[in-house]
Amino acid sequence: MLTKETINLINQSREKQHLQEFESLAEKLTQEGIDVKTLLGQLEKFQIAVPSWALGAGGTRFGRFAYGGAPRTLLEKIEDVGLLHALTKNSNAISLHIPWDIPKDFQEIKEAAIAQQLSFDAVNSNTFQDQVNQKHSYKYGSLSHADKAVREQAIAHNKEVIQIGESLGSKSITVWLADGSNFPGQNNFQKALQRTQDSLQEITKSMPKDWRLFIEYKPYEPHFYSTVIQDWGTSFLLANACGPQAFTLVDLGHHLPNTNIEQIVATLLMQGKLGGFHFNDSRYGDDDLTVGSIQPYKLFLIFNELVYGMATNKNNPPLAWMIDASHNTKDPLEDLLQSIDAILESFAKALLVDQKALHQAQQYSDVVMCQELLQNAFKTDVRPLIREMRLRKGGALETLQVYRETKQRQIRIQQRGADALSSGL
Ligand code: PSV
Ligand code: MN
Repeated sequence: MLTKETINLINQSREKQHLQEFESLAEKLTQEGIDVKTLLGQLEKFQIAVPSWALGAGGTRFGRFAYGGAPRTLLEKIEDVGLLHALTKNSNAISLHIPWDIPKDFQEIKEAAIAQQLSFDAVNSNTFQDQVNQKHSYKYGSLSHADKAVREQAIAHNKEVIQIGESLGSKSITVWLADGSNFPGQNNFQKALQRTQDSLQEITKSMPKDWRLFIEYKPYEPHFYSTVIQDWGTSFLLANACGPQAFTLVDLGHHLPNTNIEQIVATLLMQGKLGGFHFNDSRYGDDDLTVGSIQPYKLFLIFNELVYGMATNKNNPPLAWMIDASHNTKDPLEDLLQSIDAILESFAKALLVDQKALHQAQQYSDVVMCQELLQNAFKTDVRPLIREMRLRKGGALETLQVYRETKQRQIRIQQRGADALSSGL
């Protein structure tokens, strides 16, 4: 386990430079009327869940290249998220995918999480793959399947996932369906949607009253002609049909190119139906690249709507933040550290937007000033703020530096093996 002392020791080499950078930024922001203490508090509170399936190497349908030292068990996955949290102080939860992560010993798993100061975020059901000894196949759908027996099996799986989540202290379930069709005429659109709605309603009814259901949408893949829950509108419609415990979940990669995601976010917040986020970045589709690596300005614009909505739409409950990415060419933990930083930076920049001035510029249709106000915030280097928050919490000033200097990957390769495999996609 990486100790606080080691982190402090490595921090020292960077501390003097950091203090200079932080003080000069804090002074500038204070002059602009920004309360730096409040800002630091907001950054500290921002916690992002790490999915258990993003800790090992991902792959494509063309191949998978092992990354040494991948976590082989749920305990090792918890260890890895614990390391991320020790470094960043912004990733205090793990999100499990069932059946990839069914705990053998619940008590042991809970204690391991507590030891790493972690909690269990949303549990994810999986009816997109067939499991060994499963009675009915999901080849032609699950919650939407034409055959009642298949639907019942998929509903029962979701109920079981909720029970597992309850035993761990989770408070939400995310449902993503691969259901769809590859060829015109294969599915009756109306019937498939109706059956999905009925199935989701039954799952919602079985949830404890303090639980939330997140309905994730995706336009294509694995099916290429139609997807039953293809877009936010369909998810929103289903969430409404399932009642006050159901919400839409936005995965950034689940949009066709150039979709205005920030506008989707604004609409859902206005309706009080935005449940959570799966962060990643992409160039073409569901590329699952490191958050902020391709379109950081787009991420900032999304956060700008989130910051406005979180302050304005009190009817929308607190949002569940999660990363959903896959790593084919990077060390997964380094990739996650970069993603966590990108999220924090976009959030911090969005908090700097002068909302009052923006409102005024919008009222006067001062288009130039609207852009200036957004881009002034976007162009501010907020990293000293994030470093300062981490320093105060006992985290790392430079998370990647500490990760590399303490040889975390090499330690894992030694302990777990160079060809260790992680469950997941
Ligand atoms: C589907 O592409 C997805 O985004 C869903 O969230 C899944 O649960 C996750 O990826 C893992 O495959
Ligand atoms: Mn997702």
